[in-house]
Amino acid sequence: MIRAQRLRVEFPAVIALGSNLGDREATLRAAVADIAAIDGVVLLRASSLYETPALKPEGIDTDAPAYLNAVVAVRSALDPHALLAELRGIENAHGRVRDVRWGDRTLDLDLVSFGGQSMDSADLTLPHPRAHERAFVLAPWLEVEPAATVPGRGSVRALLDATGESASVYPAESLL
Ligand code: A4P
Ligand code: MG
Repeated sequence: MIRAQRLRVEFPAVIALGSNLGDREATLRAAVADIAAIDGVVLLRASSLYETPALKPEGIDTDAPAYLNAVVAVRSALDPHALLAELRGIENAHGRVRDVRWGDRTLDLDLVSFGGQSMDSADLTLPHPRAHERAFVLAPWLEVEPAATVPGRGSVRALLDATGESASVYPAESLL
């Protein structure tokens, strides 16, 4: 068996979670526990849950089930590709099916940022190419990292202001 590449140092990373099918809150709660249990990952902070209308390629779709979104901040001794592979495994374990683009899903886990790195490989773009324009990522991110910046884009706070959108907090117990 090939062991995942371990870094000698740990890097801060930010992961966005989304769910709009099934028991959304239970799925996000379980996913946060699964992330904390990854060998080489330490969970630092978890945001509140935010309820947001589904964004589809053609725009906001209020007929589609609404999402619950959240963000977690971690430290990772796994390299970004190995971390993404672990996140794919957690999505699959929670019944993620991939059919249409931005289709409804039980669980989506996106690597939003990793150690301030910028990269564009076949299966991983950092920072996440759409995070900077999405209130459903920026609002929970601001909550866990108030001074965060998106490399090449600006501060999370200013980017959230620029969306002109808000994401409503969904009453729930802490994800931690
Ligand atoms: N990929 C490249 N970079 C990354 C990264 N930084 N993190 C690749 C995660 N994945 C990354 O992802 C498609 C491909 O992106 C993968 O092959 C991966 O290697 P996917 O999870 O299979 O499919 P997806 O999530 O449907 O694709 P996409 O285009 O990444 O979707 P988005 O941009 O994540 O949007 N509306 C609300 N309200 N809340 C949401 O959370 N999410 C989406 C998904 C749409 N609408 C939403 C929400
Ligand atoms: Mg995704």
